[in-house]
Amino acid sequence: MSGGGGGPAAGFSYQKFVHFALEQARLRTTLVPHPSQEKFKSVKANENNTIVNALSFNASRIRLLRSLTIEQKNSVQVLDFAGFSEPEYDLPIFCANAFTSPARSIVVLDLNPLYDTTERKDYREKYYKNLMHLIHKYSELLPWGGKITSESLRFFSPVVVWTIFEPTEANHQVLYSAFMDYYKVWLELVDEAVRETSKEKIDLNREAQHKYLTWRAEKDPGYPLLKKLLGESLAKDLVDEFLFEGVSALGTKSFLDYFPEYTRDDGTVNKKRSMIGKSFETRPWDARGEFVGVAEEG
Ligand code: BLA
Repeated sequence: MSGGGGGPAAGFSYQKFVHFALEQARLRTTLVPHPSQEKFKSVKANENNTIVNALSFNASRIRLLRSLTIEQKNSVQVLDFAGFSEPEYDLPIFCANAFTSPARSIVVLDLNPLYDTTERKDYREKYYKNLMHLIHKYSELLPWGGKITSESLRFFSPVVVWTIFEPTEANHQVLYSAFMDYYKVWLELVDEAVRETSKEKIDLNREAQHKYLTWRAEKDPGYPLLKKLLGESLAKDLVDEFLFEGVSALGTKSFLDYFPEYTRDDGTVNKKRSMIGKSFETRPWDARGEFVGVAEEG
């Protein structure tokens, strides 16, 4: 599609997303380098044309704010930006993931819910009822990316931007605009959050975050590319100690404790990403954020 020397994505970089996010955070709070930054900030890929950038911080109410970008000149561009609150808050997780090749960009932008918004109507009302304008604004320009595994869908909110588009300048401008809107909303939620005092509720928040970290550390679609670029051992450290830091410290349950359907006969974890398969050809939430999806076969 791009024919080598600079396709539609040429010259495009996710650095400005990261700059914006850190600048906005610094307008509101003090970012303190996270201990994980030291080990990973100068991580190098084993291909010369690839630049990896890793930054991580904590701040008041924010347990971990971290960013990973991977840039290959005129080729692959990756953004993985996330923010996790301290367990004293039940705040959604800020999640901006984009994988851009000369052929297409695969994007997930969301305030991932800590609790399932279909089962927990109270949680949906608390955080998403007033945010539906976000998806009304972007669902036409960043349309639903097509069938998605039910496993991923469980971690998405009614305002998720799940999309695949041609990596043109115009599309990336829309994505940047959406990123800014979603991120500013998340920072506002952080500012307004009320500290939980009940130990039981804090424990539940911590476990919900741990379950999310455990899922992503095991099944993230970016993992194979990280292994290729960094080697198996460094990729694993990056995933466990940087991207999904907390996976070893926030809880003691294992992947199979949370997701027993992945247990193989010999007791190991099934390598498949999805046991249920892909479904949901169209956005499975209505305009009010109510789940209306019907899983089809295949
Ligand atoms: C593909 N990445 C995908 C897809 C999703 C996501 C939904 C489509 C494939 C699928 O249906 O599974 C992202 N999935 C997510 C996110 C969550 C989730 C964010 O469940 C959160 C709960 N993507 C990255 C990074 C890399 C990356 C950092 O975010 C590389 C380092 C690569 N993503 C990547 C690639 C594909 C992909 C190569 C296409 C190949 C594939 O589908 O395996």
